[in-house]
Amino acid sequence: MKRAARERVVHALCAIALPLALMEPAAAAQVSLGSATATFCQINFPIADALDGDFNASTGWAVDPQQGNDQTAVVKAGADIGGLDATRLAFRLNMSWGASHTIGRFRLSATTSPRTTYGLGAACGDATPGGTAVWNVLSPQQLLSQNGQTLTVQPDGSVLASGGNPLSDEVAFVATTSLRGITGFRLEVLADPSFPVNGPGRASNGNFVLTELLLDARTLPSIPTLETWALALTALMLMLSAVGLLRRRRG
Ligand SMILES: [Ca+2]
Repeated sequence: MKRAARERVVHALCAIALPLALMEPAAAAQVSLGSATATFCQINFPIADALDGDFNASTGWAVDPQQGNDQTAVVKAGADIGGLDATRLAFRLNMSWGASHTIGRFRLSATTSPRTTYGLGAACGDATPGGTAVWNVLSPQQLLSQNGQTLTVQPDGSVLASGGNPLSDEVAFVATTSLRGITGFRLEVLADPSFPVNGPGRASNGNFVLTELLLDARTLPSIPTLETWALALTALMLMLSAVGLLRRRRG
């Protein structure tokens, strides 16, 4: 290959590589989930126990004797989440109590509203945990039941469990969002006629125990925009012009 042709190839590769080099690398981090409030907590099963990092089956959130009703919990993130084009949110709902105390139907949402707009009531008796915050229902790209439940997304964005009814389970819920500056999350557990006593749990008494709620957030690489490509090509053309000028001066 002649020198001029080789230079053209190198320049073309540079034009491709530069925008790629500007892409942000992916990074993953366990999200610190802080203070939480819920509409109701069973005695000795407060919402805080689902966020204490303890997987002991007796440390979780449950709702007996309020089965048959929807319940809501909100939890604030320790730091804002989401600053690039997209963020991958990977939730784990660990339910280790046994006797099929798993959540039968739930919906997850996120908010970018200030922390002062929600979760302002009693930890276990907050009538309106969602407050005045704007909540965005998260749509899962991945849903996985560790112990074989069938998980189906409903028209309202909730996830309905059916089929096999294991004694315990851990459900993975993965969503990608473009929200920036997420301050907190809302977990709704919803009654459904397909469960004993209408749920929202799948135990024989309609109860559940959420042993732990965990979240991992990963920033996704932003795809170079047309503006980025244009900027890169402009920089390359300026560089080539400068090189050509130097050569002409030497010649
Ligand atoms: Ca726990």
